[in-house]
Amino acid sequence: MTCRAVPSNDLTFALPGGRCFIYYLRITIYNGEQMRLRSIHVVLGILVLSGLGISVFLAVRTVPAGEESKNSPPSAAGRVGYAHHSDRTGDDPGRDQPTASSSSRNPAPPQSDVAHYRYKVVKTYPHDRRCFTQGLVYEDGFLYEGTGLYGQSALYKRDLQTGKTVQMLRLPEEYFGEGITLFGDKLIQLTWQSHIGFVYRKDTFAPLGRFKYATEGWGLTHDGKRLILSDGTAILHFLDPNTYAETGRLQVRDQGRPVPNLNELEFIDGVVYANIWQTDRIAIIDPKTGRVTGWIDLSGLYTPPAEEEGEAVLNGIAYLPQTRHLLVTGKLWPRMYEIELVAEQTGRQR
Ligand SMILES: [Ca+2]
Repeated sequence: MTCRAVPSNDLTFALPGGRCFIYYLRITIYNGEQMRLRSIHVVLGILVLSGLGISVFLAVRTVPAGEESKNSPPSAAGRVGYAHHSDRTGDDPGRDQPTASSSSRNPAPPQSDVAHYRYKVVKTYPHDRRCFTQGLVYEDGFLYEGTGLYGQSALYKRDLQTGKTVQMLRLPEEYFGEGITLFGDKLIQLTWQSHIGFVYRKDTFAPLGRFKYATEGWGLTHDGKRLILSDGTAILHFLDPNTYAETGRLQVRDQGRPVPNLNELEFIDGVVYANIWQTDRIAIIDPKTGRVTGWIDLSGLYTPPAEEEGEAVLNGIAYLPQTRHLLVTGKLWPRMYEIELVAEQTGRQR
């Protein structure tokens, strides 16, 4: 048996967009004689499907290419663009910067607000290069220095301008002297691994007593209310200046990372300056949070002879309030340097 479809124009439908002639299909089946297709359902099915196809075609044509309907779901690109715009505009036009665009796709590290400084040498002073400097403090024209090494540790008081020694005290040879600070009429000196601090009269170096602490002793300073002690780790310890009991401690961090090897200290204008052992760098630390707010790069200030490399390192920070300059030196250095801090372009002026 064979089949063939014969079109006719018996039926006419008016559809949106114009008139459309639908041919009535008359299907004849030849099996010896012609007959009309009995099943009208086949014809209606074809008509319904054709009508749907035309409706979809017309609906699509009402939306210009490349433009989305307000009611249609946004494309992926549209969603990123909209959220991105919404995120960075708000009421702050200053945030509408190209960097914000890249940050949404490739998050950049947070902008650092850590200041960076170099230095300008204002003046140099002689320094006894036999001194293994572990503590340095200036007050009223005099420089106080504590030195280390077993059998060589001592305390000195010198006139800064003339370099003349006006007071000196040797430690018993079993003690390795470390950081010093002045608190009122007292001079306080740490020892490295003996867990003993010594207290003297500032003017005569007459012994006033001693105290114990649990950690190693490295650097020492104070904020007017508390002694601040470093122990070679990233921890600063706060001690009561009368009882010497520890009242608190703080981990020093630079952009979230601990900063170990904190050594000689100086408290200036609310922040702690700390030499980092065996580097040419001084960290500026917020003593409330432990956060490093600045770095001073003193590389090039002094280059020790090869045989002293690793020993003759930067270690000594004092503050000269008249000029607001730092006075820095190192272990076995032949000079002290009065320096002015110079902010690098990426840092803040101080
Ligand atoms: Ca100091």
